Amino acid sequence: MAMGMNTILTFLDMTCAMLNLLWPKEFRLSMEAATLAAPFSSYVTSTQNSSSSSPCSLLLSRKKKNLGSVNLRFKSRLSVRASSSTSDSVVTLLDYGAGNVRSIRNALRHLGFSIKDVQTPGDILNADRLIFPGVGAFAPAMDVLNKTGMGEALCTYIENDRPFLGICLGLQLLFDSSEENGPVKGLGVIPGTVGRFDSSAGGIRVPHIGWNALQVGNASDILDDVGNRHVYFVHSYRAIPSNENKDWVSSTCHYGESFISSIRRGNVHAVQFHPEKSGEVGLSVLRRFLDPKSSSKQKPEEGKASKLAKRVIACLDVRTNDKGDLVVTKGDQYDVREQSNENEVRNLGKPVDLARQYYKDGADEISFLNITGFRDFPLGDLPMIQVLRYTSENVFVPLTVGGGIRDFTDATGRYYSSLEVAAEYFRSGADKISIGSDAVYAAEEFIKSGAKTGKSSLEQISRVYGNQAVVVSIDPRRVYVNDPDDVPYKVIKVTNPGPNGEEYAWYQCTVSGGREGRPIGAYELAKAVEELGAGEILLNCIDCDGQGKGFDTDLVKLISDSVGIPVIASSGAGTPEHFSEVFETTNASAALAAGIFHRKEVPIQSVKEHLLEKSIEVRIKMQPREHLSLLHTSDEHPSSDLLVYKSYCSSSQTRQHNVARLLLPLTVCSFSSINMGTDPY
Ligand code: 1PR
Repeated sequence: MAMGMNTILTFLDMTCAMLNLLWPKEFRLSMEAATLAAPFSSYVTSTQNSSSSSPCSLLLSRKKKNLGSVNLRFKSRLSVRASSSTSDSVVTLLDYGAGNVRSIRNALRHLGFSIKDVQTPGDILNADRLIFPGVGAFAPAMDVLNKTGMGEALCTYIENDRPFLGICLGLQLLFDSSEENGPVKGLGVIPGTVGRFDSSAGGIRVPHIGWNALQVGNASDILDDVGNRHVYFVHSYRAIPSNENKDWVSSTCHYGESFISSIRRGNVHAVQFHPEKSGEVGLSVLRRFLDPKSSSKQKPEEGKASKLAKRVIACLDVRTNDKGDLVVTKGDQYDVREQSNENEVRNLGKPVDLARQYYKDGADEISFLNITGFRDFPLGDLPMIQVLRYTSENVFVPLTVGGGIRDFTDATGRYYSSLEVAAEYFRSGADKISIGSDAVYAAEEFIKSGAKTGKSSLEQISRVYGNQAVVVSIDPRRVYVNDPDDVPYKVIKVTNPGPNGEEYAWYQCTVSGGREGRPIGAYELAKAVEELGAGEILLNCIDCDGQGKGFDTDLVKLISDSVGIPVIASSGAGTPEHFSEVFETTNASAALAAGIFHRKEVPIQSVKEHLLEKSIEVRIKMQPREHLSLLHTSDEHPSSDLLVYKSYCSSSQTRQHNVARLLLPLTVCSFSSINMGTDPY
């Protein structure tokens, strides 16, 4: 029997070498790696014939059978690691090209690590520390892992207790299976099935998007700084804690139900949230994984996080001005030109500079809207791509980009699909893309025909990248009517009657930056785009834009009560009270503002302080590590910064607000030395 198995293995080694030659170049094994990878050559062969077993279950079943010399050979081969030429500052990254991993790359570089990309399964086996930032959908990811032999290499690596960090889908793939477009077999490392959030449970919105709190259970050093702070999630599927997997679970999170937010066993970690998008808290998670020795023993005091926070989003409307410079502008009811003789495009700053500042000020998310994208071709608009690249280098909260996402044929006759446009945005650092005009046309078509074509940009992008990656931006204008039956659209009774005393209104959608009204209402559009695959709605209001008189709560209530996906209220914020008003009177998940932040009339921190005073949960920013270590070293002779920081962390909520007021200028001062203005963006 042992002879027989050895013969089979020799044959499989040869098969592996032959397959190697046939594989695409990027997945071809070096001879050294091919030898190291020989144990999973059997897997490559077997998965080509059968998809019924997960890589790890194959591995485990072979181990369970205790196949004498086979097992020995198996073990000795797998325990061999190439002489490590890597240093303490190298991290191996498994990127199978399915979405935005630029953010994790940037976070790793920001922490002083260089990155070695996995090219072959052997690279996984040889890694000193491996990060697997799973992006995209479960089935295609497993397909790649299966076809390349990476799956079994991952299982082997994990079973040997090598340092591993899976992120988001990188956590889900460790489970037995997923219901996402399935059932689909997973790697089978952790018992359990990944399923979709049940939106009927507690009326939650799916996807789960935003900053939520963890209940940290079994000790997991990498979560030491998380405590009761918020971290950023964006997903529709989750794994549930059970008796079978309880030894793995290191934290849970509540969203309608309790789901697994992180696992840990030995050196193997995985998190459902995105540390690379969770600001300083997330960077600390990465830092503690990459360099456990550096972890300070002193844990920062706990925050107050207990549930999904309401998000405060800074929006940057971007376009080229008449001189050809890319600028952040801001309109009054979408008119972005100065009312002077020159009639110039209003210039409120450089996009990258402002985005960095808002990150430091505590924005939970940043949106870039390429407001002339409807008439320009975004891939020809390379500055916008550059803006994303530069911003994502050191802004570690989610970035959304919109404008011009549609199919396009350029002057040379070359056709670009909206998927290509979106892919370029994702590659450049966007976490979500936002579709405006094209979603209106798709919704009109859908309502007219009653059938989905699957061909609209909205449908295609959400199918490939998941609906959590697709926002639909709605630009409606209020149209007053005397009677609800006057129009074939959803009409509401408005709080403030129209100029002629009209008590009713409908909200007409527009395209091309508000220039053209369309025969569809905001209510009809919102319902249709949810059906077509939108994961979130950015709800502007042309009447309120730039007016500073508050959000149109009638509109926000109408839409947020009608759909099951998160709604971002936008347009009209003038004071912190406008934010509490929209959260108290509607089901908005987030509120976005532009003008008041650009003109420095209301700092983001003041908005958050006010929301806290109103008992509305928001994320409180953790101070940067550099700042903290500085403070820790001065423990013996506490500086005023330290006293402020300590009391900020440990005080009651009311006291926090007062101290936060003190902290704000200090934080701003501490950043003033950072070079922020050397590039043209
Ligand atoms: O149609 O897919 O090319 O997308 C174009 C995108 O550009 C859409 O998201 C559309 O909302 C946006 N857009 C087009 N023209 C303008 C404009 O202002 N002339 N900006 C524009 C929309 C609205 C908000 C603004 C809030 C908050 N801007 O983004 O930031 O109203 O402002 P406030 O707090 O100052 O009131 P496509």
